[in-house]
Amino acid sequence: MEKAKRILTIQDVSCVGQCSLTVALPIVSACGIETSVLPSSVLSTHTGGFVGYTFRDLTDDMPSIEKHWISEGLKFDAFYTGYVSESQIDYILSIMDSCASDGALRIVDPAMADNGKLYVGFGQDFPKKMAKLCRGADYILPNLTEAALLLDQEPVLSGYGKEYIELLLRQLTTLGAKNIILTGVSFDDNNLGVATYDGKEVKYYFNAKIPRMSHGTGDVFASAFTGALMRGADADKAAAIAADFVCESIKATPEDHTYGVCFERAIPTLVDAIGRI
Ligand code: PXL
Repeated sequence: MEKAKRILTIQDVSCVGQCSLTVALPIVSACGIETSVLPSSVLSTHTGGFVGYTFRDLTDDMPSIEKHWISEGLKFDAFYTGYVSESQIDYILSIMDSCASDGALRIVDPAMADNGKLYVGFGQDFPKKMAKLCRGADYILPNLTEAALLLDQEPVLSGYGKEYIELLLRQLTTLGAKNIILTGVSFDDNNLGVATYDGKEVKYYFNAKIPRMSHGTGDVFASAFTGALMRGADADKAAAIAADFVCESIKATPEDHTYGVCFERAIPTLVDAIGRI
């Protein structure tokens, strides 16, 4: 039997809100991959639209968790990081070194901003720290806002063409990441998609745009991308599977459900796509 793969995902627990670990754990698991977790913080809800949420940072637990994993000889076949605090970047880099199986992949979703703005709670210099985590990554998965902020540029969200996107992709590789998976790309009113760049060729994958704001879709995308990649899809195929799954998740979400998307209802479509890799 094929050796079972194990990934470690590092991001927050938003107790309610369909984002980060409550999305990554079910989605990567549904792809057939064991999903270990390192919670970066615990919040009562995510920070987008809720008021008065609690926030407990778990940075102090990281060194002792790493020490225990080293003593147990625990290794991971991939690391997938999301929403983390500035103080955690060096610990995460250390865990990625000390607990890596041979050839372990580093997948970094620089979850910190959307729609032109940093998420509440991140200081203006946070993108610089996140750029450090992107440096040794095999894959980074920024949206358009995160891509610009990583490069210390003003986000451009509309009115751009292929030239802008392809310049952004080339500039992002100078951060030191091998492959860029850029989400939220749109050249017209009807299509929304992903641009991928492996340092040689830019490829695009589009779906029909669904005209509504949806929270947590970046996490749904990154989780499905990670699961598909670990099941043997190449990066372009994994990006297409993940983009399709985001669309199915949005379509499965009632209009009055606003804090996240009902990805749970779309999981059968993802499992189906994984079975066809
Ligand atoms: O979906 C990204 C995300 C993750 N974690 C927390 C967030 C957000 C986006 O707002 O607030 C806590």
